[in-house]
Amino acid sequence: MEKFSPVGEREITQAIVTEFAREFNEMIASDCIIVGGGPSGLVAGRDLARAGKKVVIVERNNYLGGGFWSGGFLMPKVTVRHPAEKVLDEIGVPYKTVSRGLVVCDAPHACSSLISAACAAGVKILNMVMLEDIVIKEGRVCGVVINWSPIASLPRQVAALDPIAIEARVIIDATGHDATVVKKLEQRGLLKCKGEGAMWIEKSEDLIVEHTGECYPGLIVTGMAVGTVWGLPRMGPTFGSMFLSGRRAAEIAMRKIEEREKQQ
Ligand code: 48F
Repeated sequence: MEKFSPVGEREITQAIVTEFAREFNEMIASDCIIVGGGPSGLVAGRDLARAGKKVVIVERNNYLGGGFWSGGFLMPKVTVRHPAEKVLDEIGVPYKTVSRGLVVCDAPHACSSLISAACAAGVKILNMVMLEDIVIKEGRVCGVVINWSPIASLPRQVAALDPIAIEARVIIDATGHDATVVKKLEQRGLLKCKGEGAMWIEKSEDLIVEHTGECYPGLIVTGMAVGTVWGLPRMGPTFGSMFLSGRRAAEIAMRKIEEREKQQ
């Protein structure tokens, strides 16, 4: 049997600390910070990274994928309506056409492939990290204030632990139904969320993609967060609009990043 290389504790610890510090240093200023690593954030991140942009996803869990691991009612089958199955084709996920314009695939296969595609494109991930606040300068969102997510469960007297901030040319709120980045603007009276509407699958997906965009200078909203901001109907257990909203967010972000590059 081949023996493992004779590497000890010190080298292992050094490898972790050095690599993390090097990469984290690179994340302090990027083209785009995406808060939330669900399907919309992953598609947006992949598209931007493929176009050569420096992208960081901030995710409060220790895994990416958000609500994409299970299709609905805890059953791991994901439905996607036409034309969004093209994203499944791009990332090599097999699916079955169940009726005209509707496909179904395995959630773990689709979710793990999308995560892998985003990482392979060059997206950098800060996981176990939560958004605590935003940075606003001269009427524009230009960064996020972050902290380790486990501190949220510490008692208040222990958890007065200062966060840090990282900056980017554009920020994307991909935090799903909670729209946590946008809510930071709402808390300050800078924007009013209409709150998510009731389910109406035939209408919701087109509306989510149509309303994807910049909701405040420097902040783009994508995925289910769009429904919360604009009061759009939820679409329940179907994911096509998460893909195409993420794609639209990336297209808009690309233009904004280029505008900022010229201004700075
Ligand atoms: O909820 P999520 O999957 O958002 P999405 O991309 O997709 C929605 C669908 O999964 C589903 C649906 C459509 O059929 O209705 O719900 O819009 O992913 C959101 C991610 O954001 C993270 C959260 O852990 C999840 O992975 N997140 C939320 N708040 C924070 C956050 C925060 N404050 N800091 C960091 N991450």
